[in-house]
Amino acid sequence: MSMFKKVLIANRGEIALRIIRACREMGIETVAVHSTADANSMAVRLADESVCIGPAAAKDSYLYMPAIISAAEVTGADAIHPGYGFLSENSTFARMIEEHGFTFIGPKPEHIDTMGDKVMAKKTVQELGLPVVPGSDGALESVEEAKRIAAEGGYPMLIKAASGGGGKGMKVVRSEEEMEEAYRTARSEAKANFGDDTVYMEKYLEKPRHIEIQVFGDTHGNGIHLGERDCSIQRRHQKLVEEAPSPILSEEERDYIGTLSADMVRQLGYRGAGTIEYLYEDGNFYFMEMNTRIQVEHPVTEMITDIDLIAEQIKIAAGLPLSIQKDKLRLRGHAIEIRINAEDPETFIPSPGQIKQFHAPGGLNVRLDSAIYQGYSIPPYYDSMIGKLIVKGRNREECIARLRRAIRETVIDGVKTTLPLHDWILSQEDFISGNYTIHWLEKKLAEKTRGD
Ligand code: MV4
Repeated sequence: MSMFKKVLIANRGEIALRIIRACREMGIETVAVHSTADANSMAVRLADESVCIGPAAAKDSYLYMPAIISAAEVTGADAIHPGYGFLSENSTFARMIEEHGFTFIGPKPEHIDTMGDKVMAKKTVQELGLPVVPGSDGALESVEEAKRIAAEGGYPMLIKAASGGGGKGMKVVRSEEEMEEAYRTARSEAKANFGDDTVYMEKYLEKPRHIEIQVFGDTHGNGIHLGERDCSIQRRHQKLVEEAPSPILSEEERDYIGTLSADMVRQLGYRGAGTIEYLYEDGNFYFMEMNTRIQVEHPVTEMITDIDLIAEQIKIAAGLPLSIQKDKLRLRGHAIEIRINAEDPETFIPSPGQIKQFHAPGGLNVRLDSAIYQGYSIPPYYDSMIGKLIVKGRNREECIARLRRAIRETVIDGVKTTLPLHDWILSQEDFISGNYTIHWLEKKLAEKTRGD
């Protein structure tokens, strides 16, 4: 196996730039594909070549597989990197790429399928030794079955869609009286949202944290973990702040869940980058789902490991062994990422438009991953995330101070951004003490709006 000569990037925005940067450092040529709305993008400017693949609507461009495959054909690319979102966890796309003789920079299609089906994912990882939330053994067959399991395990319970993820189609059930209605609504919402009415049930954890483990597997039988990220600061299933390491895990807990995760990856024969998401409550971890892609928040792991995760993905796809040795791996310092969205910081209403003034923050261990520039117009068709500010300190306290300093020197004029909200979050006592759950931000925002 030899390294790719040319990689096509089937994505846009900051992640397209992030992939171009890794390729350039590895001596790999790049092809940017773009919609008509992104003709003036930084990715198009920085890539060696670019191909317009369709109109603004994502379904006709970034999600339109034939156009992307054609772009790879006409440019003579060897491999395709899907980034995150869009087609990154689409096994049909991964298979199509391989059938056309290109390499998909990502996991085996069958592993995308396994993890995409939440019932199958839970069963698979449980058999491979990961801790799971007690509940139904696979799919629920009837409301009677749901009541029987809940009577045994105790309320509250949570009904989830097998094809779901990201929180859609979940129903909390607090008593037997609520079960009938919750079960029916969950099924019909699952059918409407995902075309599959399969649901399963778990004990509902009331105050967990979201802790995820970064893993990698290669084609030589290696499987490793790069520690955890704490992503509990979220609103409506959108992460706002992520940090590594988690402020609340002990060395022993990190070793325990990291080792279990890496063992699972090895046993599965998993290839590429992956993230195993857990809920953490009262000292226990519970598997939630596995994401078979590179994640938005991967930079916090890069900052404390000094490893280029995109470069590792590319090497693995080219058939090379992981260049990370477990015994040499050290987690150093503390990193926090904030997502900068072009949104009103109070209403979260998207704020597309032209960037009139732009100044990037700088200084020691300050990183801004963004594709914006002065004069750039943020199109209204896509996600409102326009950048990520990632900062490292020798410890968490220094990291928070540095991040607040960096936020204050960032200038993005012309559109509203979530930067003021981040400054506020970082000033909160609960954040500074590390005392927060997945519900913390929404609770604080509700208090803020009520004025108490
Ligand atoms: C849970 C849970 C509590 N108990 N499962 C939300 C997204 C989906 N992938 C799983 N989710 C949850 N599963 C049990 N048994 C609470 C959530 C949850 C959540 C999890 C992570 C981050 C934010 C969240 C917000 C609301 C609910």
